[in-house]
Parts: sequence; C-alpha cells; structure tokens
Amino acid sequence: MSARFSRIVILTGAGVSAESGVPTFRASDGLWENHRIEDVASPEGFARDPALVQHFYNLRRAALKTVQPNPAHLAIARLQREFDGEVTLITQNVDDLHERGGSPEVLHMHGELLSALCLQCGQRSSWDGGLGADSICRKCRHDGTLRPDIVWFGEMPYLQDECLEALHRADLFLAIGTSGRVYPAAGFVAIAKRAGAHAIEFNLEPSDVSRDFDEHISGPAGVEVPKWVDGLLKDSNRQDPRP
Ligand code: BV8
Repeated sequence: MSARFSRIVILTGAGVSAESGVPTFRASDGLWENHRIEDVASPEGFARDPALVQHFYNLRRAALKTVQPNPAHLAIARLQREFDGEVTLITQNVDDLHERGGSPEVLHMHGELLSALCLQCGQRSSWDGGLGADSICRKCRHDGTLRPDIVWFGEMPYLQDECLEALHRADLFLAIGTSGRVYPAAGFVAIAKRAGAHAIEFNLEPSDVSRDFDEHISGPAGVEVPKWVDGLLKDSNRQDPRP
C-alpha cells in the first residue's frame, strides 16, 4: 500500500492512444473525414445519414488492426496488476488498446468500436467487421438494425453508477490525455476532489479543467505515465516490502 493512496481512479482520453497512432479529436479540430464530430457522433447524424456514420466507424474499427498499445497503456495495466490497493480504469476511448495493453478491467463509458448495438432487441454483441444495412443481429436475427455500440452526443454514457461509486471513494484521481471538453467525463475530477482525492493531470498542454487539478505532469503519456507508475510502485514497495 502506498503511504498516501489506496483507491486510485484513472480517466483516460484520446491522448493516451495518440502515440499508438490513433488520431485525437482535438488534433483534428473536431473534424473527422471532413465531418464535424458532433454531426457523425450523434443519433441525429445517424438518422440523417446512416451509411455515412457506419462508414465513419467502419474505418475506425478497421484501423484498430494497424495500431498497438503504447508504454502508457502498458504502465496503466501494470499499475492495475501490481498496486496494493484499488485501481479503477475509466476510459472515454472506444479503442481496445487498454485491453491489449493488459488491463484486466476497463470501464468504457463511451462504448467500444468492437461492439454492435441492435436497435431492435437492444443486444450488444462483439463485432470486428464492417457494419451496414445488411448486418444481421445474432440474437433477434433482424437485419438493418445494428448500429455502432458507441455513446453519441446527447446519449447516456455507460457505467455511470460504477464510475461514480469509484469516484466517491477515490483518494487519488489521474486524468491522462483528455482535453476535459466533454461531460460528464470532464466533471469527474470535481467529484473526486469533493471526495477528498488528490488529482493529477497528465497532458501535453493544459485541459479545459486544469484548474481543478493539484498537479500537472506535462509531456507525452507514453513517457510520463511509465515514469510516474514506476515511482509509485517503488514507493509502495518501500513502505510495505513484500516478504
Ligand atoms: C450526456 C464517442 C446526458 C464517439 C464521445 C454543455 C455543458 C455540459 C454538457 C453539455 C453541454 N452541451 C452538451 C453537453 C453534453 C455533451 C457534451 O459534453 N458536449 C460538449 C461538446 C460540451 N455530452 C454528452 O452528450 C454526453 N451525454 O451528456 O448525456 C447525461 C449526462 C450525465 C449523466 C447522464 C446523462 C455524451 C458524450 C459522449 C460523446 N461521445 N465519444 C466517438 O468516439 O466517435 S466523446 C469523444 O470526445 C471522446 O470520447 C471524448 O469524450 C471526447 C474527446 O475528448 P478527449 O478524449 O479528451 O480527446 P481530445 O482530442 O479532445 O483531447 C485529447 C487530449 O490529449 C488533449 O488535451 C491533448 O493535449 C492530449 N494529448 C494528445 N497527445 C497526447 C496527449 N496527452 C498526453 N500524451 C500525448 N501523447
């Protein structure tokens, strides 16, 4: 157990996957394939042009096969495995890099590229190919009812009870690679602070909620997160040398 902390909550955003080659939203100035993200990442956008939105997510799902976890993903997974206390990992990302980096549990509050949601029966099923009007739900056998299992703007994020339960207990909150622009995720630091947690922000630049953090560690997550995790685990082992 670290001298100071026993219940850590980590929130990651697109910046944790940037060094793996996954483009961030901010770097694209909110544009994606020349579309405003809010236009394609919304139920209205899907209703307006389902083929465009399916294509947008099919491209991103296919791109997962071309990227690998980076040292930040590996360090977070190591912390989850080796820290002698609780570690809750919440991600806004829809890629599978935390899982492939070895994280045993990941709370995907905005859904996952490798999952499809059936509008007919509500079934969420793993899906690693393309989605389209001819895709058939494995549960209800309807076609044309599958959409990306992604939380779009205006939709209720997943796993909010689990996120809030962890935030209310946290004594340490880490935000890694997130601009703090999208709620409710951007409000998590304030909840953790109200619970008495110490808050550290890992980013290349200040986020929209930097003022809520006690510490700022500037630099690429792939460099700074492994360094920080090494330090914490060494500190924990010093305090509590294993027999
Ligand atoms: C909801 C899936 C109700 C899609 C996403 C006004 C005020 C408050 C809220 C609202 C408001 N108006 C509208 C809202 C609600 C809205 C919202 O917040 N809008 C914003 C634009 C104001 N939110 C919603 O609609 C949410 N639902 O509110 O429902 C509700 C609320 C509470 C409880 C119940 C119900 C749903 C939002 C989910 C939208 N879906 N993702 C997809 O992926 O295609 S959002 C998407 O954008 C991401 O998931 C993420 O959340 C967000 C982008 O943020 P980041 O991940 O931080 O990425 P970004 O590119 O912005 O930043 C990258 C950062 O990394 C930068 O800071 C950069 O410096 C840093 N970085 C880059 N490289 C590195 C690095 N850092 C370290 N190392 C590096 N190498």
